[in-house]
Amino acid sequence: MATITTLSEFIMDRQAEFPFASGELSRLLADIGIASKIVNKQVNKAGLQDILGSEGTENVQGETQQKLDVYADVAFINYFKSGGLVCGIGSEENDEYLAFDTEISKRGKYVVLFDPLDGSSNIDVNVSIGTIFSVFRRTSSVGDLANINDFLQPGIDQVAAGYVIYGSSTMLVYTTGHGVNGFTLDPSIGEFCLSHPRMIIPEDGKIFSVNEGNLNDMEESVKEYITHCKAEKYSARYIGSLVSDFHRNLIKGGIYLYPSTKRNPKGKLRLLYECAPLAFIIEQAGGLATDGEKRVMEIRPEELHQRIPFFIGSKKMVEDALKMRKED
Ligand code: P6P
Repeated sequence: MATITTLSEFIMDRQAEFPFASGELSRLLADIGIASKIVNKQVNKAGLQDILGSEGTENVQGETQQKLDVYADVAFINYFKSGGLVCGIGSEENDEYLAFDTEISKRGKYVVLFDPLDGSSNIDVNVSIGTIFSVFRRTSSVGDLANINDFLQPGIDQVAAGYVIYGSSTMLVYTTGHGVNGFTLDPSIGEFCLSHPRMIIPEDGKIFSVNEGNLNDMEESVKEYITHCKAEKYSARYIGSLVSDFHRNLIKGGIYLYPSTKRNPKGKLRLLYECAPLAFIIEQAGGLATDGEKRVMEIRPEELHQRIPFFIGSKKMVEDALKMRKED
């Protein structure tokens, strides 16, 4: 019988890659794995108990918060707060960042930004959803309260990034700058097991993911690129759940585009807890991520919920899209 490698074993085996972290980053990643299992339990039975539907509140994005959004947000915050490694968090579901104020938390060396349940409008219709996370070392002094500058760091300074996809199976995919590895949850043993070692995105692809309902609001160069995809007879695949579209394109090759539109002139997706973590992953897997002008990983955030136009996926496809922008 093939031996399985659990997420915890994998992280410990690679401890040597982070001499400075003295096991802290490893524990933080393991904590994220545990919190994901807690969220997964609820996601998998969302239809069986009164956890569907909206909480009746709105998040900072003006999006109605689904109960599961709030549940996932609280689950991750509680785990980070109690672990003693994280001094603060930024979340899509919270207007402001949270600086944890216990003595142990103030000594935490990391901050985490996350979208607890991306694509949550799909919860009630049983479409895959996901959690996206990004980890930075704090820039403020250990022992102080976290401050906004701890969070407004460019993607190149991330120490870890990843996502969990709650789909036909539940997977956790992450990078710490040493390649991308995917782990599938084995419910029979309650462990994430290494299933996709050293993930690499195909250099080219035949899948494009974009909401064509916004086509008339898009820049000419983006319209041209979409026309090019159709002329090449690529497949249009758009789930309305970023993590799901991203994960499929990572495995099969493809491009995901959320350009600026009239309704979202700066783009819809958030730099800190959607675009930058996925950009870290895609670059580690050999792909590209840009806002149409700059490498996403080099954008210095100016505010917590900053939005950017987002083009991410196979190297050649993103280069083709950029070429059309430049020719425009
Ligand atoms: P639209 C979900 O709200 C999300 O942030 C991503 O998961 C998804 O790709 C996108 O927005 C869908 O946006 O405007 O096409 O419905």
